Amino acid sequence: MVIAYIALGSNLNQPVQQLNAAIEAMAVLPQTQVLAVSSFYRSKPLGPQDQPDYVNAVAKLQTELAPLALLDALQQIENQQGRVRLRHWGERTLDLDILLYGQRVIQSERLTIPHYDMRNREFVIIPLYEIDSDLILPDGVKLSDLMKNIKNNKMTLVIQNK
Ligand code: PH2
Ligand code: MG
Ligand code: MG
Repeated sequence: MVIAYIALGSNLNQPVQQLNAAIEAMAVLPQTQVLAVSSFYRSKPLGPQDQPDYVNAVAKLQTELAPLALLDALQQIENQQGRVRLRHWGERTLDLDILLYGQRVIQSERLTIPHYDMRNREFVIIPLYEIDSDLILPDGVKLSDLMKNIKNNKMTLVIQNK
């Protein structure tokens, strides 16, 4: 059993519903349970600015799926929900990124874990901190220290979880 954290993002075709559908789909994956879901946040696009705002969240999973099996399953959910990706860092119906997979460090053609840019993204760090404020990354960096570097959080709450 491994704890994995998944970043969810959408800015097309009713983003809140995209995220809710993705959470339901993750909950019925084999050998996997959804242990927690953060609030949903509206964030300004990173990348091209001529695209809609995103809705972002983070989910905490417990899984027996191996990293690539989990990636395959998440990509299948993206595709099931009619994934459209028009350009790099551009608008998309659903993006599911593996942020962390236990304490594993993976650098392969298909997977980079921890997610290469997670520490710089407020729409990842803030919801992750909401779920597990005492998390420590595989290189020993504390999530609480990453939180301190996020000065002006420009996000707004869409749905508050508890
Ligand atoms: N994802 C991207 C590119 N830009 N911007 C926000 N605010 N949220 C995202 O999830 C996001 C983005 C590519 O994955
Ligand atoms: Mg992404
Ligand atoms: Mg992705």
